[in-house]
Amino acid sequence: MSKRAFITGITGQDGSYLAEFLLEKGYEVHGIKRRASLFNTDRIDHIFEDPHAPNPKLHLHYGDLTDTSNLTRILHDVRPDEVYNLGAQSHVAVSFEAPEYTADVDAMGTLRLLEAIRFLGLTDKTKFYQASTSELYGLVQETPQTEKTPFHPRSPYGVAKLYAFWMCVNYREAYDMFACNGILFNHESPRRGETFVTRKITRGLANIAQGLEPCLYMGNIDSLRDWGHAKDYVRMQWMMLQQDKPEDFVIATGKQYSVREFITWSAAELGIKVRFDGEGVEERAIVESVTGDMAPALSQGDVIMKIDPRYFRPAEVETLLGDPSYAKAKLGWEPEITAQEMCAEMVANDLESAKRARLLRKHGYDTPMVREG
Ligand code: NDP
Ligand code: GDR
Repeated sequence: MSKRAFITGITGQDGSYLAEFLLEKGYEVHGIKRRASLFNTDRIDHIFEDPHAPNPKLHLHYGDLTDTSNLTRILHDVRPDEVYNLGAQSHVAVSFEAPEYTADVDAMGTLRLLEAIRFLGLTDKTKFYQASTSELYGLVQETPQTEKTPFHPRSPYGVAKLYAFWMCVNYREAYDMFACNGILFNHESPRRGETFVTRKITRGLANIAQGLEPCLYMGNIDSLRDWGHAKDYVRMQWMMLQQDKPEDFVIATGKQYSVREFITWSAAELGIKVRFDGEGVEERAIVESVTGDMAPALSQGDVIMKIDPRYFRPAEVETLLGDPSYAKAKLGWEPEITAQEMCAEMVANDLESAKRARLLRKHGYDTPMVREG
């Protein structure tokens, strides 16, 4: 009998990589998707299996983390060996706009799952992974951050995830449940949502290089992050649940870069050399030179990035740097893909899309490009 996994957030960045990973390991994978007026399964369409086919390994259920009876019913039917709770309103800036909804999904949603497992008598059978986050550290108390660094979240998202973190610990201590927190630092990929900073940059610059957008508008580009690749990080999510005893782990690369550096790398991948000019909200990125044929729309002196204060956050997390040594010592986990390699992969992917969109536009098809984010 193959193992059964249940993934919330299967349609998201991590959920899609994790589903692929578990299917390759022979798991039967169940996930919830939300009802939407348009199809929202782009990231998993390539692994979709017709439910009419014999013995499909991937099963999608309509579900929502705000719906207790729905979650309980699905868990009752699926009786999973492993639950990966990746579903969340995951955008930090959006959580300031929708704090109550964020708490309902990210905090209460976690409780709903844990309580359903307990209520259904699955506590001894089902292992639970909680997608915790470096946002818990917020206003950092020490650098680099480890499993022992105190938390000080700085957003409704971070506070909601703090509740979920402790609920996970509490169910482990109170009910002996196999429940683990992965304290994951930022991780990205070509499947990253378009309004997170790395993807906003790679997509935006590829579009600008192809003449589809005029300029990139950014928030705090001094911000420092420890960026890894989502593929490396989902492997670790699985490894955590294969231990004899449940524990919490920091997952990070141990290297830190600024948003400004990420802009410079992304531009360089497109053959664009940039220089930054001005200070604070006046700062701009200007093209110094263009080589190759990837940025036909640009020439020396073009301004490709400006600051727009609308992207500043009411409270910012200025710096994050993780220490993954415990994960390395205990589980032998190490990231395989560097931030620069990941950036190159993301730019290449977004350049292909931009070229396609340019071709469509050339032939008279409308291709609206700039989205808020
Ligand atoms: P994404 O935003 O790409 O995916 C979020 C997923 O959650 C999507 O499948 C989304 O569905 C689903 N979702 C949102 N709201 C609900 C809801 N009410 N009920 C059920 N599902 C819902 O996030 P990532 O893949 O990047 O992150 C995965 C998890 O890891 C999240 O919990 C995130 O907070 C956490 N995390 C992420 C890090 C990162 O750097 N990526 C770092 C640390 C933690 P839909 O597709 O319909 O929107
Ligand atoms: P973060 O990721 O808030 O760390 O949360 P994001 O990529 O949104 O921001 C990283 C840093 O870049 C700064 N920034 C901008 N961010 C966005 N989105 N858009 C901008 O225009 C912009 N300009 C500068 C931000 O202020 C911030 O400092 C991500 C999410 O995946 C969470 O779910 C996860 O828990 C954490 O990573 C770890």
